[in-house]
Amino acid sequence: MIRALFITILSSIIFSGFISANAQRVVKDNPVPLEVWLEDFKTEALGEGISQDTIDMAFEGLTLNAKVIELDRRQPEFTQTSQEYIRVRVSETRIRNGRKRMTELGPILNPAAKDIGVQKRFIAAIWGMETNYGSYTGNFNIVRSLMTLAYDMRRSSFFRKELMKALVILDEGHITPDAMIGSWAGAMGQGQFMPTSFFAYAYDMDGDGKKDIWTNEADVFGSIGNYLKRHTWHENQTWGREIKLPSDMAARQALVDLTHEPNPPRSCKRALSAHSKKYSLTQWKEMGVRNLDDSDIPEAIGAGIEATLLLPGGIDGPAYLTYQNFRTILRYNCSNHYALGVSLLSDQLK
Ligand SMILES: [Ca+2]
Repeated sequence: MIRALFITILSSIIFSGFISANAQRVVKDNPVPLEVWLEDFKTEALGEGISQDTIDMAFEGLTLNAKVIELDRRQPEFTQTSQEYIRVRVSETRIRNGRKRMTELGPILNPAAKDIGVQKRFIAAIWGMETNYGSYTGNFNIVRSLMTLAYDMRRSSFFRKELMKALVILDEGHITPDAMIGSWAGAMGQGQFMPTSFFAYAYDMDGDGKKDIWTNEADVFGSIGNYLKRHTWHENQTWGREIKLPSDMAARQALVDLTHEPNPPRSCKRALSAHSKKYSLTQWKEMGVRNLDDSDIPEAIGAGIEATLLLPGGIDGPAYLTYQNFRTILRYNCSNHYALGVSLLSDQLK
């Protein structure tokens, strides 16, 4: 009996020791103990003008989150094709739910979109792609996630800044620590804003003094719209269009070759290097590009529009001309798959 009890106690000691050692081990090479690191961070936060109360509340009982490190280390192999991605992300269910939610929240969405100057279908499409129209915003405690990623050495300085901004959000009273939840890497609320993006782009649409991107739909729509607007959005234009390449093989190949020319973008290099250089719609028409139904592309309406060619599935896959608004969507998330998903979903929500 005593022996059994001893073994139980011993194994529970070993087990709890194992958990804490394991959590420490997954964190990369920080030579400073967490307690020391945290004291240093808290001192810096006080120096930034954050109140002691906010700091105490935010970090109370927080431990490193091994799950966050595990997710951070998981390198997703991005083997999904554009068509597979779109089939899953722009599903019939998501289209149907989007239309329903746009109707339900029309009295909030419509005036917000109008005030901000971004078509409501694009705000709704980003909302749908990011959090399935606010139904899944992630359940991670943001301060805990950011503390873990800031203490971890892989991208410490980036996440340390985000953690500091998260504390400022709490200090300003936009949200309580318990309700400040989001994805494992710190993206928060229905539009998945990082704390620094919150300060740059979150928008108090209903004017109550708080930017509540978690539970207040007016602020959610205003913030998503404001993010787009501030990254050069054209309200009178769409994102682009699916087009048909010429059937003549030489002309077709010449267009494909355009997407392989050096095309150094200023931002979002990873995605934009797959695009051709910009040409006007008139020039694209002259190069043999047609609408899917073989009609002329709208050169007259869009004479001033410059578009890039994107062929996510190669020469035999779907072909798209993309306008400035597509590049703005890429600023939300630098992935052609993502931007195409938002774009095609927005067409369905029109
Ligand atoms: Ca508000």
